[in-house]
Amino acid sequence: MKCLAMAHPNIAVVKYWGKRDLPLNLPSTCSVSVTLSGFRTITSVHWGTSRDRVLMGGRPASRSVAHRVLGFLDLLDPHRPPCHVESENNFPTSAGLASSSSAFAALALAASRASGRNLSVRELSVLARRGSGSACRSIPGGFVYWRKGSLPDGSDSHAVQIAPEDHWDLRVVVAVVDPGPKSIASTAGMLHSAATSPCFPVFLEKSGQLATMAREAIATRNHVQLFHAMEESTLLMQATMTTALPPIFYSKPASLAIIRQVYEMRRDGIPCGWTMDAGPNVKIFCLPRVLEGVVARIRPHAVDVHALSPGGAARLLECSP
Ligand code: 2P0
Repeated sequence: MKCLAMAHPNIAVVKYWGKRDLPLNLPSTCSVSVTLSGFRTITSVHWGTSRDRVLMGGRPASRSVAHRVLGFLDLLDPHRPPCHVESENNFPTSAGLASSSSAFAALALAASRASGRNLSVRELSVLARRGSGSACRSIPGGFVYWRKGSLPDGSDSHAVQIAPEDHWDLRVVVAVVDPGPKSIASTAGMLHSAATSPCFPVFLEKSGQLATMAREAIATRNHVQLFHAMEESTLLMQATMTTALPPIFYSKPASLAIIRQVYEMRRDGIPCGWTMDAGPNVKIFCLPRVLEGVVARIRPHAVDVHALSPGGAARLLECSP
């Protein structure tokens, strides 16, 4: 069977940074995210071919990527037949734009169906999480909460929708400062921060409170409260990075120039807030009525700017025998 699936990446408002179980990708904290339209991954899985093959953007994947993708298929069935996997993104990969979230969400959906399984949203989210933690949040659409869970097998650590994508008309401006691959992969960055930063316990302690604050802000469409929770979570995550030994610096001078612009815009009465992930690119959340002004003030500092909106759930596009 061959199946094709699509998923959008998600951007965390309250961050996942640290694991309580490495092989199962079980997080140390709960997190909150927005699934984005505009950016997407499309993946096909042909289950039962003559040999394993993995293509990314039309080219054979690197050995390490192929190993990770094929290892993920083994989770569905350790005695599986050879498979072909083809995946394509319409946005830069490995640049802190959450490409692994859409990649493993699309792969989980395409592979589970191609192997003959019809998983629930919860089961799909648990499966996607095994590929990359943040991918569990790209299974539902809109505004999403990833329960940390407490069971050792991870079956209660999955994402749930807080509100659908049309609940709140927000805009997310992605300011690309550097489209190249990030200097340190997020898994390595979070493990290193957790192991060596004296700020990591503070990040853990505050995360639960910030997740509650963000969920409440989303439910009541309170942008001031959402931006507050998002910026505090981002700053605490960055504090764990910059106080790790040796420190991790994902920001570039242009990233900081954009963050300064956000505070200036707020002083000028423009409702917007910023966040960053494991890379130098900055995401600015704002209300639709100020989008044009925000883009105009960010553009001089960025090599590329994308204006996105909340997007839908991962979706199956087609299956054929
Ligand atoms: C997040 N990030 O909540 C955080 C904020 C990056 C910074 O989730 O190790 O690629 O595969 O579970 O999902 C990026 O981490 O990490 C991430 P793994 P993943 O969006």
